[in-house]
Amino acid sequence: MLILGGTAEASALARLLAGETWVAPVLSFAGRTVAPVLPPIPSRIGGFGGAEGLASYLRAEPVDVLVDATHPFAARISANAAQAAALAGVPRLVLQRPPWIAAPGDDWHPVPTVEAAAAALGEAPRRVFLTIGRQDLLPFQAAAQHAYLIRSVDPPDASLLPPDATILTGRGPFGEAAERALMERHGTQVLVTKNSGGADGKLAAARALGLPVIMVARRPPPGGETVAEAEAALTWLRAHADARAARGA
Ligand code: 3Y8
Ligand code: NAP
Repeated sequence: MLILGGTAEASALARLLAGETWVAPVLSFAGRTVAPVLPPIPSRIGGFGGAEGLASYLRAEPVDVLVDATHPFAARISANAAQAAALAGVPRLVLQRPPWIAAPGDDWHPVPTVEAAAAALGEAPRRVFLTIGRQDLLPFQAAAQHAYLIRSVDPPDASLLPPDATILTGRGPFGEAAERALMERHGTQVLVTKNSGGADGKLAAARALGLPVIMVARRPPPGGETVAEAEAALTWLRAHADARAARGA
């Protein structure tokens, strides 16, 4: 089994599968971070070379079932996984958590893209907590009047940064109390985040502080059989393995 990971759900599924003898899972990372947290099952790091490369990998191993447990904003790998699974005739399960929904007391400003988020900050200079990582920073260089607190896993290249940027490195998820203390310490006036779903400490902190949140909407989900938690994925995978055994496949 191949799990395309890089999320808390993928790591949770890996922990559930560790030690199981009915399956031989491998957890795959893109190699985006310098030192990913490795799971208690075999893992691999690096791209496959597009959908074709992934299809070849599925055929060569061979892989009997593919789990796409990548992040809701990792659009390219999910498209490649759907195409490669079809090309190689391998069943695919999507493990993706639901998006956050605004709760009473939230002051959300939904935007379709990261570029629209930069524009939504408006003209007047503001103190912005930017929690979208380091791959999408360029649009904020054009909104140079703001004071940015930027969080990413590894430090971003200086060439990507807007002029007034304070860098914070860390690997989430982050708790509400720590997020609230951080926002108060930096005098945050607005939070910018992708609608990643999952741990929402920063949203709860913004709500408690009465701060506006610029929320970047998700793209459409990958489609196909989809579950939202690692335990549901395990149930699906066991049923799939039992059905294969019954067929003598
Ligand atoms: C390399 C694996 C676990 C996994 C932890 C989850 C939770 C923390 C929330 C903030 C938001 C952000 C970012 C974030 C979250 C979890 C989860 C999640 C957001 C790791 C990981 C890899 C990555 C890649 C990295 C991106 C970046 C995005 C930071 C590991 C820690 C901002 C997305 O420096 C870079 O180039 C980083 C790039 C893609 C988005 C970006 O554009 O910068 N994730 N994140 C995976 C790989 O190589 O395949 O290093 O251990 C995984 C996690 N990131 O086991 O608990 O489940 O989502 N990751 C966002 O949601 O906006 C941080 O700071 O509040
Ligand atoms: P992406 O844009 O969808 O994919 C870009 C390329 O990276 C893919 O075409 C593939 O390269 C490679 N790739 C991506 N995920 C991979 C994986 N799990 N295993 C092997 N190769 C992978 O991806 P991204 O948005 O940069 O995200 C990269 C990783 O970070 C993913 O694992 C994702 O789950 C994780 N992550 C992303 C975000 C986010 O905000 N985007 C947030 C949290 C975690 P080839 O074409 O060469 O195969």
